Amino acid sequence: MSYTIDLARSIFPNTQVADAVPATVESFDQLSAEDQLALLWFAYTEMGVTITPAAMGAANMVFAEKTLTQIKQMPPGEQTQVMCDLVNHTDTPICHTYSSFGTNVKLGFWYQLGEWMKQRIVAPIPERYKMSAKASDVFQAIRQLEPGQQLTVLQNVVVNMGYAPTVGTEKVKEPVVPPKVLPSRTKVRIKGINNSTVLSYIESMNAFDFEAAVALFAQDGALQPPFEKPIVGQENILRYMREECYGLKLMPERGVSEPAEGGFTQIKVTGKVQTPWFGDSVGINLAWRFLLNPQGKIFLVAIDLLASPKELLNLGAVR
Ligand code: 45D
Repeated sequence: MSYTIDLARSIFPNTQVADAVPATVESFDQLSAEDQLALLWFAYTEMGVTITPAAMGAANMVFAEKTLTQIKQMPPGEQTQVMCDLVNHTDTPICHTYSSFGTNVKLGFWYQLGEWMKQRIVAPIPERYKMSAKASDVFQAIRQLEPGQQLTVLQNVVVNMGYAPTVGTEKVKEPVVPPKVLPSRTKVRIKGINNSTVLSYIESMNAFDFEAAVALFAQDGALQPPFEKPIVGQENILRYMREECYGLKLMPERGVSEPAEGGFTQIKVTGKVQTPWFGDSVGINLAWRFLLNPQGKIFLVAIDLLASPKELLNLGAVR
């Protein structure tokens, strides 16, 4: 038997992923633009997690500066209209520009608007804005999520805004400039795992050495981000990593390795990841499910957002 990517996606099938995240994003999308903006504002301010300004450095904000300046110079009514347009996917020049931003530029764009809203430079959400009952329900649902899941909801919502939700590997139309200071390579330890491919993967990602990380994949290997389809092929994976992975800190804790069919090896690792946006104030509970081919190359690594912290201990493979 030979693996296909599709088959590989179902290794370790008893992994419980945070399905509440896509469900919440979907119910959020049903709300009116005004409700969405207000809810985001209340959720963001209530969460009280502070964004590390240093993250803005990794986000290449130059790509958004022109648009941000343009919005800053508008009268308040127009500023509110731009924000509603972004939520409504309206066909406007700003919505098109926004769609061409990568994830981090989109997040940085809203971070900047949020700062300006606090300072009343950009039209704020009216303090006495009353959300609809439906919006209050969604807010309640968000409150119930663990912090890493809340951040993922926010991230997903922001990524989907603009003219066309940018999907797959066609995200950034601007070149990505690596950060000036690269972390040095440090050895990682994972309880139960001594596989050199997996260890090198984590070490390379943490050193932002994406060329080295991608070299660990099979030619036709794939990487599957949480709630997304697999990104197939070394070139596509490299582009994705350069867009999405600067500043990430992977903190694997434990794992299990077992033989799979046809000389393949399946390895599940659980642990946390920190985003540059929030540094060590939020850890996102994750699993990496690796399927290595007989040559020890990564045929697939699927990254899952875990349903709960107790999933960190779930390493059993039910077959
Ligand atoms: O609309 O091994 C206002 C991969 C109100 C790669 C606002 C990975 C109005 C391989 C408040 C102004 C990447 C898959 C908005 C690993 C309004 C690999 C602003 C996984 C929008 C491990 C809102 C990595 C703002 C993972 C400013 C899972 C919101 C990384 C800001 C996860 C939200 C990273 C931010 C996450 C959210 C980052 C900054 C979930 C950041 C989330």
